[in-house]
Amino acid sequence: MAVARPIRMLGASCIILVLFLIFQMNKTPTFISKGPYATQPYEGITSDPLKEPTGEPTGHLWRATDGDYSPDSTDSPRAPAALISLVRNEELNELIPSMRDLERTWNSKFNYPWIFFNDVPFTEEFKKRTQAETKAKCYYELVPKEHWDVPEWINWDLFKESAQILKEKNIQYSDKVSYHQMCRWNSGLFYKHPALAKYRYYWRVEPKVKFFCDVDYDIFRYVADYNITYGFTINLFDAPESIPSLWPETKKFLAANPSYVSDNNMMNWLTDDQLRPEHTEGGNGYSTCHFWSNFEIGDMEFFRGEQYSAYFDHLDRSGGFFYERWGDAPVHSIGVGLFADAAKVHWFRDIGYNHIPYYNCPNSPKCSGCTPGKMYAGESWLAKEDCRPSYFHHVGTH
Ligand SMILES: Nc1nc2c(ncn2[C@@H]2O[C@H](COP(=O)(O)OP(=O)(O)OP(=O)(O)O)[C@@H](O)[C@H]2O)c(=O)[nH]1
Ligand SMILES: [Mg+2]
Repeated sequence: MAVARPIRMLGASCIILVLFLIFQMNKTPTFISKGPYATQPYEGITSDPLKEPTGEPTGHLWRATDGDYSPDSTDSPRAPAALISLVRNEELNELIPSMRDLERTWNSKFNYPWIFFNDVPFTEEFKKRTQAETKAKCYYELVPKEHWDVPEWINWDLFKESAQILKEKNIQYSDKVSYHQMCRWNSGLFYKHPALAKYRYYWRVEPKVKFFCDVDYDIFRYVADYNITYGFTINLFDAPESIPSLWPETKKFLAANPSYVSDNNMMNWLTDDQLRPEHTEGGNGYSTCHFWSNFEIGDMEFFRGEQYSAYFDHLDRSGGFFYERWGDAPVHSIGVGLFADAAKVHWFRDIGYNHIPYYNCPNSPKCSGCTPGKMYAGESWLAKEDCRPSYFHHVGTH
């Protein structure tokens, strides 16, 4: 039967339109361009910048003697900030030395409050022993059920099946539901906790981490005064198998919201395909290089803002926190890399830090207990997980 010409034309137009839309959804948005440096080959860092003498950042710094930093002072120069830690009761013995390190090297001078979060109530022993480590006030908070529970749109059968597949690929903790819940909470929910409403800046602390260097200025005040969005110590590659659809989902989000991307974004770093091309391939366009988020100092106004909130909601709805094992480190890093101003991201090179097995160890008389410029402890293959060369190349060492 012959079909009238206008109907044929209409049909053809519809097909072309659908194909065009599919193409638009999948193509790399035009602003994902390679910058001037990305076309030049680089081979990593020949000498670790941490071997060079490292001092304090330049600019005005607030010292403990510049104001009343006593814990209860209502007139202190402190920024609206807190040390925060999601932790289990069972990790108390591992948390205490980390708290002790940070108090000794920094917080005993500035007395910022500690806020502990848990999905179950803290024990009296936990409260007593942590409060005994600091003059500053400690708070103990329960994560609201609606922030911790697995969302109702997650299909359990699909979760179990996917977890099994990831387990066979040696993705650590992939079949542990609480690990997925923790990553999701850290990615997009911690800053919505009512106990943090009055604070703008946070410093995340985990049990078992170490701090090696005396820091004699008010870090939060520095972050506030210089309008820093995000601060990190270590840059690492992730396992591409844990996040195969994270970048494709990100591209879908960007195609629908191109105006959200910062003018001074870090796209070249996120999409670097020179340092470890097979990782960028496995990450479907994302190099997997991320800020190692067990240490982070950040501005919650950024995370609470329209761009990052919409991005997290998009990712959350896609189910990847459960069907894959998206960590809060790559999610925060992509969010910061896309929506923040690269000039407002700061490498805290002067904070000596360790979470097994990696280090940020500066060369400074203020540090002890780590080796300057030694990035890892253990097998030599750990060295290839270091992606700081890509960050320094594309973004810088500020
Ligand atoms: N309250 C609570 N805290 C958790 C839970 N799972 C993880 N955490 C905390 O979340 C942070 C990250 O968890 P880790 O188990 O250290 O994850 P990771 O750093 O990827 O793994 P490791 O290399 O083993 O340290 C730590 O501060 C934990 O104490 C949980 O189910 N409940
Ligand atoms: Mg840990």
